[in-house]
Amino acid sequence: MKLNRREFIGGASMLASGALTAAAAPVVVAAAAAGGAGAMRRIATEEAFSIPEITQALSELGSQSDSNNLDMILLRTMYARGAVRSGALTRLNDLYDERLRIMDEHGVDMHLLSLTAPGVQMFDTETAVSLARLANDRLAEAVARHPTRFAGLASFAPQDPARAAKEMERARRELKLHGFVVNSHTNNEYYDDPKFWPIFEAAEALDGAIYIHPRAPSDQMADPFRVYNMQSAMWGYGIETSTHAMRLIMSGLFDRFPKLKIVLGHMGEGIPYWLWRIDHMSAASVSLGRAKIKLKPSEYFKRNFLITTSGVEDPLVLRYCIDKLGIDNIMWAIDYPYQPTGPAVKFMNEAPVSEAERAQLFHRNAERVFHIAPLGDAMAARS
Ligand code: 1DF
Ligand code: MN
Repeated sequence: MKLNRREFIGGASMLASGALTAAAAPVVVAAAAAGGAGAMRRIATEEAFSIPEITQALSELGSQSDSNNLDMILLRTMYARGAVRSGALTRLNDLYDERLRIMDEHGVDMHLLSLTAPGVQMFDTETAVSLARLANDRLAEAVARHPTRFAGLASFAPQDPARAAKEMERARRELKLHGFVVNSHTNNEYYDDPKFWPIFEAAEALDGAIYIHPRAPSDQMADPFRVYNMQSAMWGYGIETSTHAMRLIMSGLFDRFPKLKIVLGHMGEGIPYWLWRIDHMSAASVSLGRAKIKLKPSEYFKRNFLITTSGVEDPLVLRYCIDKLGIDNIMWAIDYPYQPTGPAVKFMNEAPVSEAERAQLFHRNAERVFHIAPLGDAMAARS
């Protein structure tokens, strides 16, 4: 007898919550020990990769600069000297070996891959345009080789918004990639500037969500973050990225592009926590004419944004975000290779949510937002 997926999953979680009787439990344990086959589909949505051409170019860039902006420090250490976290570099450039093995080991069905931060955004325009194309080609190749294991977010070069829009179109229409990624500012510029509108126009028209991934604070923001390594993912990444997202909201971007979808990692980079106060205090900005927006900031956040759980394994924060934003707006992520896979899987396996909610977090929302074929369809297409 084949165990029905839904029954199996329900049984496993009831076991976790202690709801099953002792007599019924061994059957479920045996099924769980059998591994990934019967388990709930797990799509991880902030999974980094790179390609040797880009790690090489970043390494050269790092060796030419003495900037004390953390992104440049990263290029000098991780890339140029290979001294710090060189293991991460190997893992970034590996798509088919250790990555798949770690995914299998922990029951991760799919990585939604994105070119690791800072992407192509620190290169000169021509280099950025051509390396984004190359990364997207290589990404499409990985998805073609393993369509049930990989999906991909396309990169583009914000340095040239018109050509960025062209590459976005190629990535969705020809390469069939699943959305887009960008790592906050480019050359210290934020995308509320109307010169970046072609990028958002393309994303909306192509129905491709843009994942705004962090990078270190821009030069004009970085000073108070330079002590205690605070430019890092500990604090600076989130402040940089949430500030960027707030600029997009307050600029009225989502009145111009009402169907645009933006994804933020790290449980929304702190914005969910602030929403009440942002609504309350932005009323003054609007009435003073300093910002022109039709809706409350929280209304855009719920309509135009999704968040992922990358790097925040706190069930209280998850519960709050579900209650505040709605279960449709949250997706699971690991942040491979920067975060270990096991604890991220365990966090979502055991999160105190209903099984219907867990399915949305683990795969349904990602399937919807990133145009990933549901499992039944993917299997049918392969046979
Ligand atoms: C780090 C963290 C690096 C994240 C990342 O890409 C990254 C880190 C360079 O801690 O060095 O994506 N993160 O998303 O938290
Ligand atoms: Mn990340």
